Amino acid sequence: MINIIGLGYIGLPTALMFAKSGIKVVGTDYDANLVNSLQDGKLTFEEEGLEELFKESLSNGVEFSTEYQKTHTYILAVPTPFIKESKKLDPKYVISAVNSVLDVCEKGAVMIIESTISPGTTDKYIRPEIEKRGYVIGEDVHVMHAPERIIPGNMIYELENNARTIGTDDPEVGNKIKGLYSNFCKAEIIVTDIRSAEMSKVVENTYRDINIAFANELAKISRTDNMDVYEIIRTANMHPRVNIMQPGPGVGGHCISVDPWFLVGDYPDLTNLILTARKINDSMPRHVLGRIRDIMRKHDIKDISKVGLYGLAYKENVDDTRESPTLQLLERMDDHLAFGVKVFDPFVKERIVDHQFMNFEDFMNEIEIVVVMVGHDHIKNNMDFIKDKHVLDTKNICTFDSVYKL
Ligand code: SAJ
Repeated sequence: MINIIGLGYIGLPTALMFAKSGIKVVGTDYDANLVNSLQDGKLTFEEEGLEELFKESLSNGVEFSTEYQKTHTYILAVPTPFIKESKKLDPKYVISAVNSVLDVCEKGAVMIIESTISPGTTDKYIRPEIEKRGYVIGEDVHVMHAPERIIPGNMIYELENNARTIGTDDPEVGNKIKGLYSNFCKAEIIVTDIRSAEMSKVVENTYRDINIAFANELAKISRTDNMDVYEIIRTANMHPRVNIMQPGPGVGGHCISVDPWFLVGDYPDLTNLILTARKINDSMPRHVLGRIRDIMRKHDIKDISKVGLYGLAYKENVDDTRESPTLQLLERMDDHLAFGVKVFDPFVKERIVDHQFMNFEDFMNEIEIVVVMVGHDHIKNNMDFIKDKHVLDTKNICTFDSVYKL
């Protein structure tokens, strides 16, 4: 039996995939409401294909509990929050989960940490925690790091088809765990050391952050001389060894905008490129504000409440708003005492900011400038509705001509 700890965005789909492949799984979370809801057959977040997967896993006997189970294999997918001020990772939930596992586990149990951890976390926090309790790592208990790589919006497909990494001190035990994951993962699974696993995860997200920063810098250069950045990137990407990503209103989410800071925090003298990329991406909401100001001036619109931000999520077709560019932009406006801009997102069903509309038509009726912040399908299907307004399209999704770009 596998006990999966933490039933959030990563833990739950992973638990369901194992259960679907016929393995006995118990999912544990300390949030009793969440566990009750899952026991009642109700999902706690939306994700493509999750509903069917949930049904299949239920019929395969997946169970949910607030209790840690006595068993041999644990997967830890608890949050690893990022401390905004210090730019460091807070390992408190991982440490507490490791301790709770130690309280109940069988001798020789394997603890696989899937949560993103900054490079060195296993050596710095997790090993000492285990040793302090008198356990010998490698005998009483094994520790592994198998970072997740799935992308919200395409999680189920990616769980099955993305290559995985397993970082371990002991390749023999690592290979057994590789066998376990291959029950649902059809792609290659690499067994490596823990430090490389920790580092490669953060490096993957940093690579993407730098690539997006490059695209964003190109957008700014293109703006000053009226060039079409999308056409330039599209053309450059025809080269077989060039693959530039897309500019946008900023980088959000809990991963790409966060992980590079771990490297900057630990190697401040060696991370010029990484830090610069972070700064460029963080500067994009300000760039969008400058574009809004340009459009307001051009059309002699003086009232900020005539501006509507479409999209609060950090990217298309998800309801996740963590570190979203729209929230970053609103924060910046707040700093400048500029209040009253209107906001709408069809995926965000709770009111989380001021002047947030729950109805698209009401939102549209109140504004003269629409700022497309996220490329939800909803807006792609509503082009007719928006095209009579002044539109600032930061995601390059609008299909009509008279549109302002980044
Ligand atoms: N973005 C751009 N331009 C682009 C692509 C993305 O501005 O060309 C923006 C998005 O709008 C969004 C942000 O970047 O605000 C991040 O979105 P994303 O879709 O690129 O990535 P995440 O944060 O949802 O997921 C990433 C993925 N990592 C990589 O692709 C290397 C995912 O595989 C990881 O599992 C996840 O981080 C994680 O948990 O670390």
